[in-house]
Amino acid sequence: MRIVSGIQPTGPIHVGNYLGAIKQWISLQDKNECVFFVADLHALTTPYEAKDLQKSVTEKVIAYLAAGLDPDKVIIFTQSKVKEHTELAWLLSTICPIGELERMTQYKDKSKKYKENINAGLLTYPVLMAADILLYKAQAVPTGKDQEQHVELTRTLARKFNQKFGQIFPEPKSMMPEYGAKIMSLSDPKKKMSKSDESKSYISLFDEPEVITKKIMSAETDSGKEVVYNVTKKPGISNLLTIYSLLTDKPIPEIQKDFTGKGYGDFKKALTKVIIDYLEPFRRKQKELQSREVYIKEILEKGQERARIIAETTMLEVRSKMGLT
Ligand code: AQP
Repeated sequence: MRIVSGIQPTGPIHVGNYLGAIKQWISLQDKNECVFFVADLHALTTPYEAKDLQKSVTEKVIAYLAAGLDPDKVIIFTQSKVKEHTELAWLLSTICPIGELERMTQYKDKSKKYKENINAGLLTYPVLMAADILLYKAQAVPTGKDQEQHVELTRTLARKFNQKFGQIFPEPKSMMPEYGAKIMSLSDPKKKMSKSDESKSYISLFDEPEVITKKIMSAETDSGKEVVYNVTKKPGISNLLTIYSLLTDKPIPEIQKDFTGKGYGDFKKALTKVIIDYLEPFRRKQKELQSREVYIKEILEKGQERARIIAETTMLEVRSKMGLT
């Protein structure tokens, strides 16, 4: 299968991004043709510092590699370097009903979060995402739960295009992990963990042990003291149990049993150790890669060339079908 996915260079990649998306990417890379990009154009829709953007892109590539992506197996590149993404986005916008965009949860959430900057890009974000996916004729898109609605719109646009202009695009399916598709914020477990939120609300893949300790020990928990999974009554502890379970491959009922008669404090201490140990190789690899700028640049250049070949071929077909050639 051809697989496409990406992450925005908006903030540090966190365990939610890892458990929802990157962990799936890694297990898919051996048997599929994978295209994983850094979505810099998407990141422009929310407030950002232009002078920091390139650094943030490089950090994302380092995170991809440190987490286990193999650049010899997958195509890694920066979205803006393959111009066909924006061209196809424009063409798809001409067949996308505005109503479909206005009902998107991410648009509603981000319009509330960035009241001073409700730009058109925030609304048309899912059309660019559809272009990112359809350009490579992807069959599947591994993401967390929050992006499911956008993949659904991608299928709608593929269908509309195929009906109107002739069959080109497969309708891609969403690929979500059974557990971990929506890791919640540490400071507000009713909200999704997000890299653009305050730092204490997430664990970055590269947080140092003392930072992880501080964040987990002060993570919001619930009333009572029993370590029991119950999303409605105990959203905080349930979220921490989910993270524990996914990082140890231990089923939640077993973890609950281990902590019978113990309180939140003991559980948080154990979880802190689990996270520190799990992320230790990531931190080590990140340190190694930080001094290898040329290597990172080469990976991106090679990836962008490979991506461009696929993108150009698709666009020849799209332009022809739409009457542009
Ligand atoms: N909390 C989460 N749990 C599981 N998966 C998640 N993803 C994001 N948050 C969680 C998945 O990670 C990928 C990153 O997507 P993105 O960078 O394009 O933006 P996003 O989905 O909006 O992620 P963030 O972390 O919330 O970033 P900001 O704060 O910039 O908006 C996607 O596959 C996503 O589903």
